[in-house]
Amino acid sequence: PNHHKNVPPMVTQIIDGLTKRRLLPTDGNSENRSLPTVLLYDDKGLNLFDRITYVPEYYLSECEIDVLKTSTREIVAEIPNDSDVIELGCGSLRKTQLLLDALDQMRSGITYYAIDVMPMPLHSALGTLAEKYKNITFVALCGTYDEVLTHFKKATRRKTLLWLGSSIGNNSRAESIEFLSSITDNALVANDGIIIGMDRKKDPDVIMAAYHDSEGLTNQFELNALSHVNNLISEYTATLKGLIAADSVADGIFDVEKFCYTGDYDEVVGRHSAYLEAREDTMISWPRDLAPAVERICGNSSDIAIKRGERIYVESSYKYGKEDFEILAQGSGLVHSAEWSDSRSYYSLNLFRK
Ligand code: AVJ
Repeated sequence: PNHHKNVPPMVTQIIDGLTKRRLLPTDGNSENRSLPTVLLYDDKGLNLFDRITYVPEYYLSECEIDVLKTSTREIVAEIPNDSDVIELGCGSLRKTQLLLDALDQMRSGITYYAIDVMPMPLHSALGTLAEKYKNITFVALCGTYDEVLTHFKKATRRKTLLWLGSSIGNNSRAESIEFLSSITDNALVANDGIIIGMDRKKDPDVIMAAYHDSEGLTNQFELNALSHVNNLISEYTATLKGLIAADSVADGIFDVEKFCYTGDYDEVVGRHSAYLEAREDTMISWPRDLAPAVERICGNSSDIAIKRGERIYVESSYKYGKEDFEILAQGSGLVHSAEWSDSRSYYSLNLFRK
């Protein structure tokens, strides 16, 4: 049978990342197996991340809310009447509402677009907002940013994009430039703006604490990527057998117990990296039904021996300094035109204009 031709993209990426070692974006010489960062965000991961945003050590969310509160007027001053506000990622309504409160009172003719890949949370969230803010028109757009943003190319109204939550931090500097360049070229016209929430470079101890909280939520959050892999793999092999996922007997490929979360901060680059580290020697064994796919992707389907101490890379969290704002702006065809930060300058919202 040739069913292995239809391996889902995520399963392909998992196999690829685990069978090949790669250099990290800007690292010296450490080559690591890796897992796609998006694996952190299944239902359990989303829930864990939401809880992380409330732990004291994870200052990012608290700071962003602080900036939105203290700089509301200045931010709104950059958003004209009769314009479009477009949020990338449905985000946390906790934050968005701070801005919407002000826009509702101080502006007229605002249309707020929320773009997300997941349809459900989007619609339920916007329903509530439309009730609350009578002066704002709400539109939910479902799809990838690339798919959706091109629809704004021909729009005649002024627009301001919002990209909050330090989501940009998960991209390497080169990936961020690539992403913003494509937005600049495909969705913005002269004078349109994009407001980006960015974590500032700071005392490494503060950053390390944020990613190693004392409640152990970050630990659970990162390790959950392995359980997510196990679920995806067993779901996929179940469909190959013609079973529904619930009947799946396979347990996946990772012995999750054998791993722990480790992270480190590179002060020069300004990047926290998260890894899943083997606590003892362990094997990644491919289910028999997956073997053809593994073979096609990496040439052979033999089990992988992971030595104690080997680290599988899963996430980068990039931090920004003044010079990085400029490099990002210039590389993306934008101008860095304002920065609003909290009292400690831990975190800032940055306005870039085309
Ligand atoms: C959601 C990408 C901003 O990198 O700080 C939190 C995710 N990872 N704790 C971040 C995360 C570990 C978070 N972002």
